[in-house]
This record gives sequence, structure tokens and C-alpha cells, in this order.
Amino acid sequence: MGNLTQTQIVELAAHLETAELEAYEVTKVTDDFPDMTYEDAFDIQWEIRRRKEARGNKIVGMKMGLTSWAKMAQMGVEYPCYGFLADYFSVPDGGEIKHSELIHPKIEAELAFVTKAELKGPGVHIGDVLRATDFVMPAVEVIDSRYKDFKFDLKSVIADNSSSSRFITGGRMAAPEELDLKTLGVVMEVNGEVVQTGAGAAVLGHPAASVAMLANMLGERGESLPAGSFIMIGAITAAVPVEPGDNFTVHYQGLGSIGGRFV
Ligand code: OOG
Ligand code: MG
Repeated sequence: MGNLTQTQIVELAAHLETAELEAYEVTKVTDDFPDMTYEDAFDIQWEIRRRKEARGNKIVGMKMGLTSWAKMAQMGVEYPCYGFLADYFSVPDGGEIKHSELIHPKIEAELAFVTKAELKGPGVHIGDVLRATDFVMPAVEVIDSRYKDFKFDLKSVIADNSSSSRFITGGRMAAPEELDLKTLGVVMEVNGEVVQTGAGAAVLGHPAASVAMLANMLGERGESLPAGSFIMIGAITAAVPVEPGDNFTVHYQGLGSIGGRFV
């Protein structure tokens, strides 16, 4: 059930998307619309997606967010969210990310699943996800909340496409049966210094649980993950703020490493 009108949804989508495209901070949408519901928040996110597609952007994947305790504790929000990834969010491995195009970016060590069969909730579980997974590969997300001081509640962050802004993928792909996804270790370095370490189980106990949750959340809107979907599972460790000039490398146990530089 929603409490906002279609006009308000469209206006809030324009407001948040313009802040993204022009890289400026705005106040939380729940400050002005305290009665908005989760359905309203997702309606705003889906309207932002519609705007981008109408402009010719392609949607190239989905992401889960706030799936690890490290992230939930860092942001003070205790339930996961999802967002979409547009084509222009993609940065090549080893590439440069223009800090000036963003507001207050942070980097996150994640993993991505690429599927070979449709996943449609409700009722999707880890087993369904593993059977539908073509391969798993390293991914780093650059998040950039449009909200002032990177502070939000769950409804506000959902409306803001869950802070999505850039992502990098690369390294080695592996079939899920080749990996122990729970113990798969990640090491994040910024400017040559180790800043975060973690293992796959930090994400909802098992990385595939994140993909299952996404399929089930999408199912509530009658949407699904078609075969060939690229899905980021959410940060395994806390996110790390970055400044112009910073370079980063994330090492993935058995899957190589990926990195980039903020300019
Ligand atoms: C929300 C998005 C979180 C993740 O991987 O946990 C996220 C935020 O913290 O800004 O992408
Ligand atoms: Mg993320």
C-alpha cells in the first residue's frame, strides 16, 4: 500500500535522480514525507529506473545492499535493500573513477552472481540460486548516497536506488561448486594498506542467500531475475570512504583481484 500520489512519486524520482546526475546532496525523502511506505519507496526507485531506460540507458544488473552485519551496523539500518545497475555505472577493472562526478563515494568488497536460469519469488532458496548460477566473480561497488552526510533510513535509501553509483567487476569466474562461498576470503587495500577483511558468510550467512532474498523481494512486485542476470550480493565488510588520488585493490580468495583509482 502506498500513501504518495503518482505525481509525488514522479516528482521525488526526478528530485533524487537529478541529485545523482548532478552530484549534489539532498535531504532525506522521509523528512518531507514521513508517511511514505516501503511500497512508495520502491515505486520511486522503479520510476528512476524507468526514467533512465526512457533516456536510452540499459539496466545491466541488480544489487543487494545492507546484507552484512558490518554494513547494517555502519548505516544503522537493519534490513537489506536492493537497487539496479545502469550501464554507465560500470567502470573497467583498473580504471579511473571521477570523484568529481560523485558526492561522497565509498567502496565495498562484494561478489557477483551471473545466472543461467530465471529466479522468480516467492519461495526461492539457496539451493535454487546455486542451481541457477552460471558463475560467480569478484565485484567492487562504489556507493554514493545522495543524502546529506550519507545518513538515511531504509525507505529513503530504497528510494535513492540504494546508493548505487559505480561498480567494477573482473578477476576470475568460477562455478559455484568450485567455491566454498561461506569461507571465501576478501582483503581490501587502499593505497597499499589493508583496510578491511572478511569472508562470504558475512552476507546473510551465505552469499547465495542474498540472491534468493532479491528474487523473493522482486517477486512481491511480480518481477523476476531472468537468466543471464548479473547480481551483486552486498558488501561483505564495512564500506570505506575514498578521496581523489586514492587507489584500491580487493583480493578474492582463488578469484584474483580487481582495483581502480579515484581521480
Ligand atoms: C546503502 C547501500 C548498501 C551494500 O552493499 O551494503 C550497499 C548504503 O549503505 O549506502 O550497497
Ligand atoms: Mg553494495
